[in-house]
Amino acid sequence: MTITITAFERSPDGGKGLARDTRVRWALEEAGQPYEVRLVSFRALKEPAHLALNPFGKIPTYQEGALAVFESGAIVLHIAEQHAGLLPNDAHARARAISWLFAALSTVEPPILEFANAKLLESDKPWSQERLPLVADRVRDRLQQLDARLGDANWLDGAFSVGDLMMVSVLLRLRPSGILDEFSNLAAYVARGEARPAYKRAFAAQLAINAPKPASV
Ligand code: GTB
Repeated sequence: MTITITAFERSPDGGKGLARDTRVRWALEEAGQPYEVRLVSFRALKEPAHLALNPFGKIPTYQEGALAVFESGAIVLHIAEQHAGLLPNDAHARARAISWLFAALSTVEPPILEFANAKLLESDKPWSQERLPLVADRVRDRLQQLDARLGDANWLDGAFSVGDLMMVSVLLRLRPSGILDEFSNLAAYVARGEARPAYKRAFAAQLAINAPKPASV
């Protein structure tokens, strides 16, 4: 059955791979699964047809036959459960990999999003310059803890897993800020993720849609 995911018709990041379809593409590439992409405009995201797939009007969504899944974490976990390569067979190792998937989404991503939103949406507020360092320090606190656990290991718990896929995806959002580079182990960890052939294919696929087009003459 064909797998179809949704992505922005034109991502606001201009092809940096930071929208959440990239993590789903990456999981599908790691799993060796072909997929189709339906591109959606911002307006169409809020229309009934898309709201039936994601009640919050967001990408990504995942459809395969009669199944429709939303939330990038649920989609990536579904892919990992259906195909080899992203979850260990051992039950305990599997549970630990899923812990890292949830840690990425519910412990590490929230302060990163708060920081991104503070920069993007609040920079014109009179209190913004005072608040931004506090928000940045909350990100640093999390990264410090993660860095301490990772140490100089390649991946968070043995072999590369869905937990690493999500953690690297979440950390990538920080790269433009320079904060990631304050943590050399984590910066190297993210670079290892980006060096995986499956990530490169996922990144190239989203770039092919979102790269800025040269001005016509
Ligand atoms: N928790 C959900 C999930 O993980 O699937 C969150 C989904 C989500 O926020 N999707 C965003 C969306 O559809 C796209 S990824 N937004 C449209 C809307 O709300 O109308 C968020 C995103 C957007 C832009 C950048 N960027 O430009 O760098 C990065 C990330």
